[in-house]
Parts: sequence; C-alpha cells; structure tokens
Amino acid sequence: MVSKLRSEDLRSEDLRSEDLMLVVNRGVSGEGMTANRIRGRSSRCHSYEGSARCWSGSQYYGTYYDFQTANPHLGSIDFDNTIESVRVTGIWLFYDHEGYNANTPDPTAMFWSYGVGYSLTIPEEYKNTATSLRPAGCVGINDDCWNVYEGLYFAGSTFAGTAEMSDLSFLGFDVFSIILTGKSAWTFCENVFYGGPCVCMYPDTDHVSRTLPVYLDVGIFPTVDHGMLHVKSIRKGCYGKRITSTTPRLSAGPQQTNGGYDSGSGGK
Ligand SMILES: [Ca+2]
Repeated sequence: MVSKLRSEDLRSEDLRSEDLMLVVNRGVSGEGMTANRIRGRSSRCHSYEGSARCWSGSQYYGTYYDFQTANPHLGSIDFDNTIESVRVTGIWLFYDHEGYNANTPDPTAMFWSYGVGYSLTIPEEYKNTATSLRPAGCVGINDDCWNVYEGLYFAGSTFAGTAEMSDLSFLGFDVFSIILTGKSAWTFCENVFYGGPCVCMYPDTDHVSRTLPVYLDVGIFPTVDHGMLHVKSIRKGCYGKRITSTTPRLSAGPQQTNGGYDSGSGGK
C-alpha cells in the first residue's frame, strides 16, 4: 500500500476521501461532562487507524475536535492556535503554520505526540500554536511503514508506503526527515534500484504498548544526516550504515506504558 499526500494537493476541490477526512466529530467536554466516544469512524479500508482528539483547554476541557487525517488549516474550523491538550493514537504532527510548515523559515516550529490512547496537556511553549496537523504512518498504526518528508521536521510534502520502492524519481523533492512505524528497518539509497550510498534506520526511537496486542514502534528522524543528495529508492531491511535518531527527548510525564511526547529540540 502506498499513499500519497502532498501539501500542494490539499486544496479542497482536490480532496480525495482516502487522503483526507477532516473532522469527524466535534463536541464540548468540561466539568461534569464526559467526552463523547469517537463517532463517525470511517469504515473505508484506507482510513488511518489512528486518531487525535484535540481540546481547546488544558486537561481535556473545552471544545474538542476529533481528527483521523490531515487538516492543513485549522482556521477553517475555527480552531487555529487553540489546541492545549490532546489524546492521540498513532503519531500526530502539529505545525505552527498552515500547510504543515511548508515554505516557512523555521520548520522546527512544531511538535509531535504519539502513543496508544495517550493523553497530554501540551507544554506551555506549544500551547495555542497549532495551525495545521496530520498523522504520520500508514493505515494500521503499527504497519511496517515509512514516511519521507520534503522539509526538516516533517515540513511540506510527504510520501508514505509499506512496500519497497525501487524508483522514487517521481517524488519531486529531496528527503530531509523520516518517520518509521512497525518492526522493520528500512534502507534509503541515493540511486534507483537500491544503488549508490545507502543508510538504514530502525523504528527504535520508542516502543509503546498499552493494551496487548496494541503496539506502536516509532522511529522519529526530524533531521536525517544521510549524507546523500537524494533518496531514490527504499528497500526493506538494513543494508547500509545505520543511522540512529539523536533527537533529545523532552518527556512530559510518565510514558513508559502508554505513550510518548517529543518536541523538536530547536522548536519554539
Ligand atoms: Ca500557529
């Protein structure tokens, strides 16, 4: 399965249902109220299995929206610079600018959160900053899956897949950041058909398990010092020099068993 989601494709008239299913639920939760269960999950087999509930207030109070896929401009639902707490399943990326920080001078202005039903009040410096958001990964939250991004810190256009790709010449962008899920290592090569210099990465930034058998293995590489001019092919397994994620973790509370939170070290 290969899914394509490019930021320039996100004009409303171009939306394909398998790429974008914007808000599926909206509500208000607060004192004395219980948040509604997520409704309206799509039965389409191509839907992302993960989800994110995002609240306007800390500690899961206030207005919330449920997301299962990308939203390039939260202002379209009057939720710009509003999110203060989240509950995520899968990996979710939150950007300070529209269109996933494409063409912004500081791509580090973003944060991410991942887990399995992981709840988090966003640290002060990132509260009320999210202007666009999207999940990373493929259909199943722990599919063996790679995501490549046009910019540092997962900015701009992206492309994802669960299969080897012998020729990525069509991609139209160089790869500056990568996210992996699942159990498999992936090898990224400078030339087509797995030629030239290659590097390999594992989804070993973190391992999350909450309720067996739900697992989430993530490899988060906001900067990839692969030393290559391009990435032209992707091979399953490890067939090159291994690169490890060196991103410092900024933990936001205990998370060994239920999720994780990371923030770009240079983020703001
Ligand atoms: Ca913003």
